[in-house]
Parts: sequence; C-alpha cells; structure tokens
Amino acid sequence: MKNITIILIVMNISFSQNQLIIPPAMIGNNFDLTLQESEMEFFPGMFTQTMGVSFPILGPTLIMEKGEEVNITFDNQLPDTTTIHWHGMHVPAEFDGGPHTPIPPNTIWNPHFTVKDHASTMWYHPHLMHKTNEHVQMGIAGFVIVKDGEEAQLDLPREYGVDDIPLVF
Ligand SMILES: [Cu+2]
Repeated sequence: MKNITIILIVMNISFSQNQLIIPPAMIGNNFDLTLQESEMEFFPGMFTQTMGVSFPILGPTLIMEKGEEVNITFDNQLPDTTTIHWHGMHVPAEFDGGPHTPIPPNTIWNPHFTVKDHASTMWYHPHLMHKTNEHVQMGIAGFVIVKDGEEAQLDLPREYGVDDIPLVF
C-alpha cells in the first residue's frame, strides 16, 4: 500500500492583466484601411512586434448592411506580400482574397462587392500561402458584422463595445 502525499503549493505569481481590446467600429460603404507593422506593450517595458490593420493590432470591425455596395481599400505597408480574405462572406472570386490575389508591399488592393449575406458575424484575415498563420498571429484579423432587416427586428443588445462585445481568441 502506497502512501501518497500530496503537497499543495500555492504559488504567489502576479499576472499582469491588460484591458480587453475592443477594435473600433467602422460603419458604411467605404472602408480605407492600412496593413502595417507596429508594436504593443503587453508586459510593462517589453515591446512585442505586431501587425495590424490601421491599428497596432487587429483591425477595425467593419459593419455592413445586406444589399449595400461596399468599397474597401487595403494599403499594404507591410514589408511582406499578403492577402485579405473575407472569411465566410459570399463575394466574387476576384475579391475573395485567397492565395491567388496577393497584395505586394506598397500596393493598394481594392475589393468591392454587394453584401449578399444575411445578418452574421464573420472575419477578414490574410490568406497567403505559407504566411496565413504568421500574419494572423502577428495581429491581422478583424470582424465583419453584417446587419439586415430581419436581425433589426430582434430584441438583442446592439450597442457595439457596450453590450455587444466582440471577442477575439
Ligand atoms: Cu478564413
């Protein structure tokens, strides 16, 4: 018979805690965005290299209305080629942003399409062959929120950033 002694060690570790990042929202039909390198101070005094869309990390939440024509520009100021894919959205192949539509550094990509999706939450992110993970992990990711008349009838909290909180994991 074994005697098992369990020693419980309560470690006194202090975790630093950052405020939840809530990407700013952009509403409308025209979205001018810049893909850029930056840095974030997640830990005091330590700066982490990041990539973001017009911000040091993540990208603005693009709020679109079903049936509307939207016009987006991505100015690639990264030192690297990338793409921007509309994850889950019903868009023409030429504007889908898969590996077949690279955006070289210092060029502007201008997808434009009619929003065909019903009310939904989707996201946009790089999708370049062998670079998707790196560019997303560095911080390039943003929400797309599509609204429509049906969703507008529902009794839901809808004040962005207040009682409608976007969470990125
Ligand atoms: Cu995707």
